[in-house]
Amino acid sequence: MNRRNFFSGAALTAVAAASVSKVALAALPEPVLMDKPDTAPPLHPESGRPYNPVVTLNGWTLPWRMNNGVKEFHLVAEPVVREIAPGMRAHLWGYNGQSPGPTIEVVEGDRVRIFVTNKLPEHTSVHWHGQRLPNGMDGVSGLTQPWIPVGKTFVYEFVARRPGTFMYHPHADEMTQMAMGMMGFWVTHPKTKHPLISEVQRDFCFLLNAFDIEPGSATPKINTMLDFNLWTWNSRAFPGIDSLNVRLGDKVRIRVGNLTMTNHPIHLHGHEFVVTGSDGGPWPQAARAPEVTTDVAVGQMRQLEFVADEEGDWAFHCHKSHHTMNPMGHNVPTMIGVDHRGLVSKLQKLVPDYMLMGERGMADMGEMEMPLPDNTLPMMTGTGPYGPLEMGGMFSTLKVRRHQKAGDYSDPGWYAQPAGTQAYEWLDEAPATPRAAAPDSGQPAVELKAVKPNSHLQHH
Ligand SMILES: [Cu+2]
Repeated sequence: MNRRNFFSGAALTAVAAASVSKVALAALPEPVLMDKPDTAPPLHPESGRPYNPVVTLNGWTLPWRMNNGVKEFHLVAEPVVREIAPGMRAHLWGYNGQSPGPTIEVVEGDRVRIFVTNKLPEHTSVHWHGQRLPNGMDGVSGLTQPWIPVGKTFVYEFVARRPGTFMYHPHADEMTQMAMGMMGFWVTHPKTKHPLISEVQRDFCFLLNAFDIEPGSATPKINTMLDFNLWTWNSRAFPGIDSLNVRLGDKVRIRVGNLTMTNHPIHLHGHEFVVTGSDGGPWPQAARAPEVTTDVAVGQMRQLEFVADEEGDWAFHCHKSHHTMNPMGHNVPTMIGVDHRGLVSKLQKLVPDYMLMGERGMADMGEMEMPLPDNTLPMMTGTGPYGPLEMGGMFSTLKVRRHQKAGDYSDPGWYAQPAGTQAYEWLDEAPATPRAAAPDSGQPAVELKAVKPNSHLQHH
């Protein structure tokens, strides 16, 4: 088994300590690399204390080796090529072959040793967000340690003292390194039953991240402060984000961390959830309330929990509507109500590529075959059983199925609506709709806006 095909097939298992010799234990753990952006099946622990593993959306969990009771991991910081969605690959920085890096799963009380090898073109460090640890292990370069120079390996070692939901990211040239996709999830499972931590049947995790990648290019612009154009979960944009597949009646936990530069109101359809904790720990019962949307601010993490007791394909997305869009949403003037009839053919004589956008709203964009630069995602994309979803970016679906088997995370396909339970067209006579007319015109009142060609570019 070589490193690259370690994960081929469904048998994803932790490296067994017994198979590693004394000599090998004195060496660096062989780094495990991932070459696919798919959601890996849960990694059930083969050594150390038992726990119920998480599933990382379009990600994977890093195997470890046991060395004298210490869990040893090897992270390699390196340039990676990440498929953001079918049709677009981005040149990012990440860990062990992907961005984000692998999820690290340990148990409360575990002693953890993490080797970090720097294969980036510049120095780095790793900060273990939310952990209780010795100050010198906190990973803030310049403050608690020198940089990890290019080509060098540093060792972090601490006890995972607090159970919960955490993340890791560089604390060296942060703006560049996070804009390039360097981050990962960390889950510390409780060592015994915890009064404020529920046992669940499904436990999902992902990070909110964002990139600014010019249509037609592959490398993020690293000096962007707020105006990102690709809104992603674990460096994937819909329809590249996998669905969250659960069995009817399952108790479900979804752990979310925000490493973008803006907040994301995360919204679930068809169910109410409770926020049960954050990177600060499990929340007391008195602080919990039912919600269908929860805002995850910059640098925050949230745990959402609910019983999946309604069958169907339920939308699960960021409620900022421009965050469920892919690039090209910027700087397009509003054309609703502007009557272009007869104008387009005249314009096309002068400008052969001229295309009309948005005369009847932007929904046409969902079906339009636009000429796009190579390596660019359509602005609104993703198709469901009834047509285009007209969304991209931070969007997925929670698929709740009666016949999904316990522990089966595979996609059950689209939900078949039972007869008589779906919105339908009214076919009987409709009443006349009175409306105001514009004075003296004999025409219905409409909003008109004159837009000069390229006027939206002038303030740039
Ligand atoms: Cu958002």
